[in-house]
Amino acid sequence: NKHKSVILWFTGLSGSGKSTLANAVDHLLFERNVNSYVLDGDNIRHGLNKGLGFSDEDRKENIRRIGEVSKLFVDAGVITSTAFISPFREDRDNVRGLVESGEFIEVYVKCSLEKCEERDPKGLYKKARAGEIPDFTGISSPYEEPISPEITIETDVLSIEEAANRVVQYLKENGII
Ligand code: GGZ
Repeated sequence: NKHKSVILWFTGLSGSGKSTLANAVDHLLFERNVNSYVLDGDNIRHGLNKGLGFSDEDRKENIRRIGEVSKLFVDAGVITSTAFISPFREDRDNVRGLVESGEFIEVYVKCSLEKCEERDPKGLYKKARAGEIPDFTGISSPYEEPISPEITIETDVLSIEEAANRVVQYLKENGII
């Protein structure tokens, strides 16, 4: 199937739904016979980036490496979704600069801190509030919202299915798939 290769860069707080959304989009692309792949904590932080923590410096290095790997995947012809908090604007913009214009699609997975904290699927916010996890994004470490993301998805408003369809719609409208 003929398609352009791009990076779908999902960014947002822990618990905002980045991984879930990226995987739902990946599934829809698979059904359309589009070659796609998801990079997330499971396959990156446990492998290539094992050893990196959550200091500002380590997060920067995490995102830099993921950006470089994503560029390689794009070179290989894959629609590449990444699901990392990527809290710093500068780091996201640096990745944007690695690829051709139009090949970096920033998807802001927008969800209030209150809602993310209420979901708290892994109990991490509770631990962070108790002072058991230092440098926790949204609590004791910053999250810099995207200023002009290509796509904003409010996961406390849309269902996962609606959200995934919206991303696929963007890809269609922009002649990517
Ligand atoms: C934020 C943390 C932290 C701290 C562990 N701050 O909800 P999760 O569990 O599955 O997703 C979070 C994930 C964030 O890793 P990223 O690689 O996406 O972060 S970054 O882009 O900033 O490098 C959370 C877990 O790791 N986690 N400690 N202190 N999230």
